[in-house]
Amino acid sequence: MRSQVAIIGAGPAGLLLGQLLYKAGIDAVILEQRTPEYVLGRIRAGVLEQGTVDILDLAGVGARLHSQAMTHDGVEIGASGHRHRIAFKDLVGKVVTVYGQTEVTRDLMEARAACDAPSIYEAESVELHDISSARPWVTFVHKGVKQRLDCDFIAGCDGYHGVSRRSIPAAALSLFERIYPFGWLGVLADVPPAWDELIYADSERGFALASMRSETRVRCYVQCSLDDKVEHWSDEQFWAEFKRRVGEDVAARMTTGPSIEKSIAPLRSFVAEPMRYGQMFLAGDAAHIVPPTGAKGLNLAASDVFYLYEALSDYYRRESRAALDQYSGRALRRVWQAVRFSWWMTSLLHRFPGEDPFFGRIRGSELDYLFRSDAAQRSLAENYVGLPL
Ligand code: RFL
Ligand code: PHB
Repeated sequence: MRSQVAIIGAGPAGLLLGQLLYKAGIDAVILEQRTPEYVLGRIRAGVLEQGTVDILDLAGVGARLHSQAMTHDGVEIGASGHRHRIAFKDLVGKVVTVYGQTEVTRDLMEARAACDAPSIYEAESVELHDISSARPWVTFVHKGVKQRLDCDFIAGCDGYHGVSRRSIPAAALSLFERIYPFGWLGVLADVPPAWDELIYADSERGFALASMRSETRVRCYVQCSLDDKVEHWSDEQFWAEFKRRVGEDVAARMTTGPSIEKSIAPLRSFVAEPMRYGQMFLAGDAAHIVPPTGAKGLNLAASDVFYLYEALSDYYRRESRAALDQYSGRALRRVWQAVRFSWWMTSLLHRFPGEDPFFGRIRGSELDYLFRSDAAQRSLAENYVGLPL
């Protein structure tokens, strides 16, 4: 088998790159280790920056999003029993789109199936070979048969646990990591949201986030300890804890219902530099992880993919390697902005176990400043809606 580009991973990064390359007439094979159903079953991101929506439009997959997604002009930040609105539209003239990652993935999968471009699901034992040479190749096992895919370039879009980043010699990578001493327990439920915009709530019992997927479906999170287990939380316990944290007025008017998904995610910040080794380019969670507090992970995956698509298009159209050579630097600049913002939002809104009193006062003072200062609110808004591509 041969293709110009081998894409490892059919998450949002791999599928979006596949679609953009297809539109540019560049052929790519996508190799995914799981089934399509498994990929669609992962409940993750919910907030898209305008830049991400523009890239989805460029890939030709924006139709359902435009008819079904909600746009939000702001978010609410709760602290010390009060809530303050950060009015994105008034502050920076932009909005965000609330549309689940599952839906983005579904739209991308359908578009790929419609154009008959090859995706191989349940590709096991994917291995990358000669990635620093001009002729890299990939092997994998599909339905018990070992296969070989020759290509010009490899796009490592296989997430944090994937094989792509691990195929780079350790000496060629610099890794930066921060592990936070808590996780998020998330619940998806078919009840109408009792909030118009997302609520990020700091409380004495820890952080809570009230989000949504539609007019009839909510996504809610509470900060939990790292050794917590989903089985330890009945739906009733989850809702009781969520209500204690989100604010009395919201708790009083909200409806709860059985969870249709419940999971715990650890929080980490992680960056691998550079995002390229020879003919292999990393994009999305394969290269970096941000804690979900800033809603940046999926948006960063989209911007990486956009830069890589531009670079590959330049190479095939004009035989220019300049954009490929600039890819890692260009992507990392945006990545670090989001890493900083997500770290800041996480530090601002979570109670750290054993938090020292000095840090507690600094955090309180930072929240106070945010609520009083237009400049501080504008800074949050500018980062949340997304810095320019
Ligand atoms: P993914 O989605 O992990 O997809 C990688 C794919 O690669 C496959 N794979 C392999 N395939 C072949 N061979 C191998 N050896 C392979 N190893 C792995 C995997 O099966 C998978 O299908 O990475 P990608 O495409 O880079 O996308 C990244 C996003 O999924 C991620 O950044 C976001 O979900 C993060 N995130 C959020 N991002 C936002 O922009 N806004 C949000 O509101 C937001 N909320 C969240 C989030 C992530 C969360 N969790 C659970 C980590 C909320 C949560 C709770
Ligand atoms: C979500 O809806 O899942 C969501 C929204 C905002 C975040 C994280 C997750 O910051």
